Amino acid sequence: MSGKSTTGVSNEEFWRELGIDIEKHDELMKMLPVIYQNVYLTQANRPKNIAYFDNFIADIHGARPKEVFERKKRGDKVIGAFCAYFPEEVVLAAGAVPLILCGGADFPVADAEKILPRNTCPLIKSSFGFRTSKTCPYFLSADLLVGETTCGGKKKMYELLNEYTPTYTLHLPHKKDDAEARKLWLNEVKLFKNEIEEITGSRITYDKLKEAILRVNRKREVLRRLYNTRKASPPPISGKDVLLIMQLAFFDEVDRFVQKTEELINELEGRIKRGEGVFPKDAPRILVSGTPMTVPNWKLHDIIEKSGAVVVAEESCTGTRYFSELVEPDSGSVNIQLKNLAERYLHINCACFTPNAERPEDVVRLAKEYKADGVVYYVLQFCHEFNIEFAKVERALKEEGIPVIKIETDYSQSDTGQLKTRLETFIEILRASKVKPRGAVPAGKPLASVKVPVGAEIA
Ligand code: BJ8
Repeated sequence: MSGKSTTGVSNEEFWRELGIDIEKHDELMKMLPVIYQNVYLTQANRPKNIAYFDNFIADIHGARPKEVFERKKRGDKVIGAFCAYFPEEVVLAAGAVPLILCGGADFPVADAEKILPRNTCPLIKSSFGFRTSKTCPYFLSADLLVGETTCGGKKKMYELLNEYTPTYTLHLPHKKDDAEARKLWLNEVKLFKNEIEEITGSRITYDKLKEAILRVNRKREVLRRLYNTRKASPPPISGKDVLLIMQLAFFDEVDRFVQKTEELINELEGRIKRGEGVFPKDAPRILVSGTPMTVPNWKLHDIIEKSGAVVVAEESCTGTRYFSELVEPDSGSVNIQLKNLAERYLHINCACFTPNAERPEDVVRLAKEYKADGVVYYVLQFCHEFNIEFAKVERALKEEGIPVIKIETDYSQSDTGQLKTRLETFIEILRASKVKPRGAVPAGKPLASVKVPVGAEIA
């Protein structure tokens, strides 16, 4: 957000070189510090090692994109993507820079709506708008963008994106249990490797891929460890702070990110030993489940935590779906490594799959594992996949007596008041009942109407 970079050359010079629309970009950069101050810097008792991530955000369009741009100038390729299905290991193995670029800001949506229909998911509009409005240095650094056939909106957006930056779309089949579909996906991963080899001019060998798999495994493992700290009561870190770290995992250099997150975890483990937390021990614990939240989408967590509850985990691609599975690195040949990679990626239980029975099971398991008092099911507007899948997730939670509320929203602030009222009521019910959760609250239904069965077991 500042105009100076850490490497001496002014950020503005670098932005101009990249082709950033400086005037528009200035508008964006004026808004971010205000939002960050209000959402993040007002929190009490934050761990001191969160400072690295605060500084990253403070210079999000400066230091890191400049580092990426300097690599690009030295001949390394930059490969951007939009999905947890992006096999970043392959990109790292070729010596290129992987970045996950999904937009989480409302700012570029108006630009996107000049081309995309208004009734499109905000993540799609924001991602597209960042490219067309020329306000994102990460986007403008990319030599290749990688899409995937997950949802219909993304798939069609990538065709248009290709008119701005070359875009390669991975064909992800939607029936993960089907043998033919698995073969197709494996072949897609192999073709992707060939594409990356061609664009980088670098051959992906067994050793290079092994090293890349190990590095990304370490990133996923450190995130797992970070999430484990949230199982403590009280949790030693806010949900908002963990969400921020998750979001930055897609931008930062892998090894530095691992080191900085480890330093933070060591501090958090000390807090747990001393029984220190950021919320009172009796604050209701919330599992957020649903569509991803990318920088700077902090809206839901902010409302929940300002209402007195604490988010203890996210069943999301900016959460557990990103790190729960690792890849076996040592498998004898590049072909087996690619097979392991393809298999690992098919374990991400995205709502674009049919059937997707594992996802409701995951939500219930995670709610139990993180001792959540309730689940907030988060759907980005016009996302039919996650919206319709709610029916199954709700049923599974209901069977286990875990309360859930569905929140459907976009990136604007226009519905903040209404969301606040609904979430405060939900949290009050969780707090007041002190019973094993049991009802589900569909969107729009007044929470006061939730009936708690007589004779309910006291938690
Ligand atoms: S693997 S969740 S990151 S697709 S919210 S754009 S699905 S309309 S983001 Fe996702 Fe990959 Fe799946 Fe994960 Fe479409 Fe829905 Fe928008 Fe979405």
